[in-house]
Amino acid sequence: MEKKLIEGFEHIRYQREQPSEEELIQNSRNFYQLMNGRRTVREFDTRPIPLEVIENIVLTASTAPSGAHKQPWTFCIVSDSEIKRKIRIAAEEEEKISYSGRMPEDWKADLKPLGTNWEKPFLEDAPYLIVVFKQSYGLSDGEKSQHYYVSESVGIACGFLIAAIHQAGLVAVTHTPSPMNFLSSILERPTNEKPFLLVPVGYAKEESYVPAIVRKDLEKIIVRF
Ligand code: IYR
Repeated sequence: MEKKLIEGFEHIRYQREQPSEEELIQNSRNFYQLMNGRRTVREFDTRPIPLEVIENIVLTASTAPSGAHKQPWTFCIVSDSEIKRKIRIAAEEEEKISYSGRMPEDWKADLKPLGTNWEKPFLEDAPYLIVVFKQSYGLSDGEKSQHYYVSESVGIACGFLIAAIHQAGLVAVTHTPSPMNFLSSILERPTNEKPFLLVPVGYAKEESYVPAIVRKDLEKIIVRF
């Protein structure tokens, strides 16, 4: 392996085969088509999934870039039905308050086409809940250390996570009960970690439905200079 010292730190040569223009077009088109088939699904089959699948998905998420390579994330994998039940009860308690008043009317109107409500059976039906925590700062043996661009880094990792779930053939819903501090106490997380996203993962229920909504087309989202 070719190595080089830069300001005293070891660097290794970046080596990757360079695709031709035709291959670039094919690769980018194929990946777009794969990802364009992703849908948020809220109805899960209870069928179990090998833990290794979830571990590979988390490993993929952990390949995300992060501020100063601090990797400021923790992924809690919940398959224990007692813990899932506790999470469902606490989440639904918050959601009930949100839907019956905490959310302004225009917000609730925006959610109507998605068919969501305070009930979250997916928190028990999905064989796994991946609970993503962001580490606001590092904490090792009581020693604090600085983390950078934490929300950006963890947000990117969650994007990778969601892509990996879809690529494996499974479905997910990005659930953000608000407030979600209850996740810290149920999962007994240390003080430097804050809940970021709750992602139930599993097979879609045999007959499941998703809202008939469409994505913005390219001309609506791109500005060429
Ligand atoms: N957290 C609530 C409400 C909700 C909010 C948004 I913004 C969504 O895109 C979907 C739902 C819930 O999970 O139902």
